[in-house]
Amino acid sequence: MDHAADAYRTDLMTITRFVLNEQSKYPESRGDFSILLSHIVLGCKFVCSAVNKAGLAKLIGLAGETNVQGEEQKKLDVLSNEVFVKALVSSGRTCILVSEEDEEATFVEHSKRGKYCVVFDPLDGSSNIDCGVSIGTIFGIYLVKDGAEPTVGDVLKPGKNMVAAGYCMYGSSCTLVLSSGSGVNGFTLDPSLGEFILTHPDIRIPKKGKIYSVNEGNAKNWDEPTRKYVERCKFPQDGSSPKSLRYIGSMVADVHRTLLYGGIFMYPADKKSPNGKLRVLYEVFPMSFLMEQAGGQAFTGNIRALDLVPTKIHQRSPVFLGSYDDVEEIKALYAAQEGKA
Ligand code: AHM
Ligand code: MG
Repeated sequence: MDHAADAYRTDLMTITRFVLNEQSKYPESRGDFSILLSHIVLGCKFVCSAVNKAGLAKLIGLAGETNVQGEEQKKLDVLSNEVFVKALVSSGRTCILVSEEDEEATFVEHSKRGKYCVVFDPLDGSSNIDCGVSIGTIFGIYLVKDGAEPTVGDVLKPGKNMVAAGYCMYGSSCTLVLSSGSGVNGFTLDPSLGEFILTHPDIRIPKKGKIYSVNEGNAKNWDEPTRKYVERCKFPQDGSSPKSLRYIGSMVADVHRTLLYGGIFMYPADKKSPNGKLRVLYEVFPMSFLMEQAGGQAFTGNIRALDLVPTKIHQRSPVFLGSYDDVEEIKALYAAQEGKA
């Protein structure tokens, strides 16, 4: 092995190379998607750098505004939203943006318009900012009908219509996980190069996992299938070992672990929040898209999550996602309840 040459790993698969390789499989492609993605990647690098400096730069703290869900906005949320809106508009490839932080959808001005709609949560898990726990950006991409004037209806489409989805996790490393509909790939930011390197090619979620992930503090308000499912995680009926509980409270981090180690992540409906907490367009759909692409499943408690047709841009839905067999179990419990009803 040539150790001197080893230090210069210019043969690594960077995200730019990866996306260009994918693009070259479609000779008719004009590269619009690759350009859009390069702008999203730049946005992620910006936010990553801001998150890393947050404690130092005294960026942490309230910005004195509340977002559409009535929650307090942290400075980093505001900043991340601005970073992504700017990055997406300047790509010249978007026409509608839906952000968790903005009440209304943004229609990109004519001169900068392209054919993609991007739905995103610029900085998810913001309650974790102050204590340095992993947070992330989540995004999903739709394509509008050619030539048509874009309307909000273009994003009120089921998740299965998305052409791509992904997240970037700002954790002990900065990891970008992406799917454009043919599998899931993970890239880790090499801070010395400022490049995302392919570190997790073709991620496949284990068929069954040993971890369940849920906010158990809500247990008193759960419905029967959720209660029964969690009971079975702790006291399996088939003689297998109980599952471990892991809950970070940051969807990107909880889903990332679920994708790599297997198991189930859930944010169910409960008596207080009959639609759960997580937002359909920019939380439930992108994560469900990734799960299915990795061989797992995502379920709302009623239907396949990606079949849901949203009627409002900030709509919420319960979600159960993860390993195929684990989601199968909760589906069976809901089906049994329906059978009784
Ligand atoms: P946010 O978009 O306001 O950050 O809320 C979303 C987060 C998810 O990251 C996480 O899965 C969930 O809220 C945690 O909620 P809870 O604290 O109710 O368990
Ligand atoms: Mg969020």
